[in-house]
Amino acid sequence: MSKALDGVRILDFTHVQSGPTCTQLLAWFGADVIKVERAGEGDATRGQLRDIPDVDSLYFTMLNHNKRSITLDTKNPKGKQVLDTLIKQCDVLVENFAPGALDRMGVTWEHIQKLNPRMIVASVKGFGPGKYEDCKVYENVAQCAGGSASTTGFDDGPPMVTGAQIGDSGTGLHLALGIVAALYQRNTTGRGQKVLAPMQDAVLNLCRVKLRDQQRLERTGTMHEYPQYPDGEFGEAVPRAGNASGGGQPGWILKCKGWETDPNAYIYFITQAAVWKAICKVIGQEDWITEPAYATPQARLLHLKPIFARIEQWTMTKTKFEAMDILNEFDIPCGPILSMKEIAEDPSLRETGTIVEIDHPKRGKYLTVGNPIKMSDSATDVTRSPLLGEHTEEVLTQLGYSADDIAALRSERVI
Ligand code: CAO
Repeated sequence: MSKALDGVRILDFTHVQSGPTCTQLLAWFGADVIKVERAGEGDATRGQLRDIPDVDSLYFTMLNHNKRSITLDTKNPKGKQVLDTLIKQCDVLVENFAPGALDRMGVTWEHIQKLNPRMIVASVKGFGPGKYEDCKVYENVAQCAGGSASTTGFDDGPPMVTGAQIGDSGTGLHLALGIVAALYQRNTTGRGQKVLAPMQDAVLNLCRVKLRDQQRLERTGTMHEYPQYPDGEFGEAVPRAGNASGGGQPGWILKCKGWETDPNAYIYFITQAAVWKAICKVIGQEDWITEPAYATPQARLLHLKPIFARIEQWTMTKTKFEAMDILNEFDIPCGPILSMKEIAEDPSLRETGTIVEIDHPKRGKYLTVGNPIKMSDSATDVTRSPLLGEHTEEVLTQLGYSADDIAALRSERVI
């Protein structure tokens, strides 16, 4: 089967998480991704959070599948020449260096344009133009600056970061979309272009509903689906909403049987208006179907805390999976709080290729998250991440370097 991005060649100058997420996706769609790393060291994540001594970490392997790795000292003039050759022969350069690093290497937009006007140059940076544009940024900085931390957590606690890597992987996803759009536009213009995905902007895009709420709050002074309503107070800015649903259908996380010992014995329960009658029947509170204080969605907003407390009395008599089975029979929207252990063992996720077992020559078997985007005409086969410099000779040969050239570059420590 052919792949969506067959024939697209990516010069992958990314490291850590945000950029590698992007190029891994492009590789899964069929692009030839050539990861350029520093000889001897490589991407810093190869050595970070290691669980096996001297073996590429899971941090690295899980972000760099389906790529080829070459080592190259791009600050050496001969290494720079090799880089120029790559620029001439690739379609896209993807990078997430600190601001200015590419320019300091001599790889300016103008330089790239001269060598290959069709090249798309795609960058992740922490911030877009403005007062923080020169800052180095990691995941949680972006979560804080993009509005996620101030709106996550409970009202009586500090701002909180989330485990979902919306700053890194979230931005990588945004960048991948920008690259594919730029490749599409190049079909008609014949030109490359710069694509920038700042991490702050990507996080804010994912926090769009909170900017919605900021404006609702400014206009009305209150938001009825927030736990601050009706007894608490609202300030000037969108408050932390705990586990409130954030949409028009109130929801909360409720304890299930075993919660005293199992930190994940919980269920997310949504009191969708369409199934209110069914909810009342399931929990044995049928009088709430007609009682004016509970009968309408508007009336219920005044009583969400006692409503969820009553539903929790019922969920605590069931395991989260028993509760799921019963609630699903009545189309009541709910979701189990799944631990990573439970997800890793989930047969459906394995069947769809979202959880994949990979064999690595040095670490043996490990689990990874495969391509979450499923295409009917471009299947994803996840292959292991490359060892450092595993493909240096293969790629240089394809670029037209002879065995003698390659030996010379190696002896001069350029590769
Ligand atoms: N050969 C020679 N030099 C190389 C090279 C190669 N193959 N690859 C990289 N380098 C050099 C760069 O040119 C740069 O040198 P200068 O500082 O002298 O210009 C240097 O390596 C380090 O690059 P860096 O500043 O990007 O790396 P860092 O570890 O100091 O910072 C990070 C890491 C992530 C904070 C920074 O890259 C950054 O802010 N990136 C943008 C935002 C981003 O993507 N953050 C998410 C990271 S994932 O959590």
